[in-house]
Formats: sequence, C-alpha cells, structure tokens
Amino acid sequence: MCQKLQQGHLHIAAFGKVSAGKSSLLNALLGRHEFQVSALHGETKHSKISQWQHQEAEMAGVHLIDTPGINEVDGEQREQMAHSVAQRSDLILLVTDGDFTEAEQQALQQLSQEQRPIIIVLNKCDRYSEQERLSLIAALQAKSHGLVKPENIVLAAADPRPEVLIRIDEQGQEQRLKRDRAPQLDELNSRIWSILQQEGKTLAALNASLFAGRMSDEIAQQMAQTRRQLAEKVTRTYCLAKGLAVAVNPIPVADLLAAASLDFLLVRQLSAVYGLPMTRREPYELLLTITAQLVALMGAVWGINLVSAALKGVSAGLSTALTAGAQGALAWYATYLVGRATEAYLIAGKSWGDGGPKQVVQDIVNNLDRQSILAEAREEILQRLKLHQGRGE
Ligand SMILES: Nc1nc2c(ncn2[C@@H]2O[C@H](COP(=O)(O)OP(=O)(O)OP(=O)(O)O)[C@@H](O)[C@H]2O)c(=O)[nH]1
Ligand SMILES: [Mg+2]
Repeated sequence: MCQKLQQGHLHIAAFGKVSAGKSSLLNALLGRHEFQVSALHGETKHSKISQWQHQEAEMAGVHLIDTPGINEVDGEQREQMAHSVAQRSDLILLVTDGDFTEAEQQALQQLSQEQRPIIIVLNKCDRYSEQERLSLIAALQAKSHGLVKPENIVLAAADPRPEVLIRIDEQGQEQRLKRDRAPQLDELNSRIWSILQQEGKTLAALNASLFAGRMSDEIAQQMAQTRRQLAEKVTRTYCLAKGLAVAVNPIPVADLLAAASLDFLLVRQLSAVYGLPMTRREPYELLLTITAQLVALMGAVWGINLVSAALKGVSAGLSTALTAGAQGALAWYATYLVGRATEAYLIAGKSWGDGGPKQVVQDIVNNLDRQSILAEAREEILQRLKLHQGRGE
C-alpha cells in the first residue's frame, strides 16, 4: 500500500481454484515464463509478484500477482486468502476452467465484498466447442449475477494444446501433424486495459497534481485523510506486533523503549505513507529524539505509573497471561506514542515546529486517553494469545 501510494502502482492478482491455469495466464500476459506451471494440482505454493514489462503496463507501474490455488475443502482458509488478495489488488482475475464449483462461487462472493473490479476468466477455452463455450459463459453469468458485469466475463486460452492436423500423403497414408497454438488473450487484454484506464486515471491524476503542487483543497484534504488512516493502520500493526512480542517474551519495562527495531521499521513506513523518504540514519535520529522526550517527560515514574495503570482493573490472583498482557500493553502504548510523534513530525514537513520535539511529544501524551489505549491494547493482546493457545500452537 505504501509503495502504491508513493509510486501509483497498480496490482492485478490471479485468483482461483487449483490448476485453473492462473500461473499460465500470468505468464502468457507477461510474455515470459515467470511463474511456475505444472499439470499437478497445487503447484503454486506462495504468492509472487512480477512487474508487467509491456510498454504501457511498465509506464503505469502495473504488477501481476500469482496466488496459490483455492481448494474445495478448506472454507476458512479460502476466505482469508480471498480477503488478503483482494486487499492488495486493484483488479482481480478470477480464473476458472469450467462452470463454477461451490468453492469458486463462495470465493467470488468473498472477493466481491472488497469492492475491487473483478474479471472472470474462462481459461482453457481450447478444450471447448463453440456451443460449449456459449453455455459455459451463460452459466458463469448466471452465477455471478449482480457481482460481476457480464462484459467482465471473458474467454482465454493461456496455454492451448497443439492442434492435431490429419493429412493424407501421396501414398494415401494418414499423417498426424501437431501445430502449436498461440495463447488467446485478446479479449482479456482489452478488458484489463479498459478497467485500468478508468482506475489508473484517478491514481495518475492524484499523483500528477501532488507533484505539481497544484492540488485543490478537496484533493489535499482527501489525501491527508487517506494518509492519516493508513498511518493509523500501520502504527497499530506495529503496536500489536510489539505488544505481542513483549507479552510472549516479557522484558523489563525499562527495555521497552530500547527494543527499537520494530519502531525503526514503523518510522520508515510512516515516512513512506507521507511521501517523505528518509535516509538510513534519519529514522534512528528521529527515534532517539522522540525516546529522549518520552523518557524526560515520564522520568522515573514511567515504569511504575504505567505498570499500575496497565494493571488497573486486574484484581488479585494475577495469572501470567494477565501480567504478560499488561507488559504487552505498555509496549503497545510506547510504540503508539512513537508512531504519533513521528507522524506529527512528518505532517509538519519533517519539522518539530517552534515548540521543538518536547512540545510535540507532550501534546501527544496529554491529548491521548492513556487508560483506554492500554485497556484496548491489553484486550487485543490477550485475545490473540488466547487464540494462539486455543489452536495449540
Ligand atoms: N488445454 C489448456 N491447458 C492449459 C491452459 N492453460 C493452462 N493449462 C494447463 O493447466 C495446467 C495447470 O496450469 P497452471 O498454470 O500451473 O495452473 P495454476 O492455476 O497456476 O495451478 P496451481 O498453482 O496448482 O493452483 C498446466 O498443465 C497447464 O499447461 C489452456 O489454455 N489450455
Ligand atoms: Mg500456479
């Protein structure tokens, strides 16, 4: 998401049941063998991304993403995969090689909840007669009614089998000749480009106006809001990661601020969200400044006050899980403060303003509802720990 915001990248993902020809289809679009293909089911084990080096695609920064096939049995895993693929894509190719199975239909339902354009690709069309193709398209239309526009259901053959020609030679002998067939992608290509043109324009327009510094207030506001939301999401991800790491492996409170490697990544990602790249050293320097302010502000009471605050509401008979949760919540809170301070610095165009870092950090600490952040953090961490234990991992 950061990369996309910064560079206006567009992501197209192939999704669908095992062996439908997702990897073959992406290879055919790329014009090279980038993704592993096999007649065996489940060839693709992990998602993989590759830049589309087709003239226009390269200019538009289009990337193709291959994903492992969904299977018939594991509904929960399928739902998760659909969700994560859709989240990172601007356009989804739902690849199939026949009429939809139950699992494919469910996958379509899940994908369409994410409000991304979807193209249904009926691949391997070389295996079907004209009549069969028509009735398969009609069946797919009926099953995707209300979810996918009829013009977004296309035929393709990513890797058609060779044609067999029978020739009778001069001696009257029958000869069988095999002739390779080129992939059939015209319909798919034209749908992809017409959708990308609509989507791409919005992104390109946003980027252009940003760089030219001529953005209207409305766009500026919208961008600021988008960045704020994204920054909050990024920060919370790191808060949870740090909170969990500390909860699972408690460390002295004093070391919380020192456990900076996650914070370092957080600062780097926030700088990407705000489109203000940093040199290698900058995040360290920024972290040192923020940490110094936090320590000065909280002083010696940092540990004691916070520990009791984090434990507030937890009565006698503390279980280890609860203490761990409290420690994790502290780590969460510390990372949250780092995130917010970094954001304030970035929003001001990499500056601490007239009051210096002290003022900024103090304002953040004063304006945040520490009690509720800690309570929420503890809740979330314990929830995850429980899930973890519940699964017996
Ligand atoms: N006849 C025909 N076979 C095809 C076509 N496209 C792909 N195949 C074959 O289908 C098989 C599976 O292709 P893959 O591209 O590996 O399928 P996938 O969906 O990526 O499969 P997984 O990664 O296992 O989920 C291979 O043997 C391909 O050669 C096509 O258009 N026509
Ligand atoms: Mg594959």
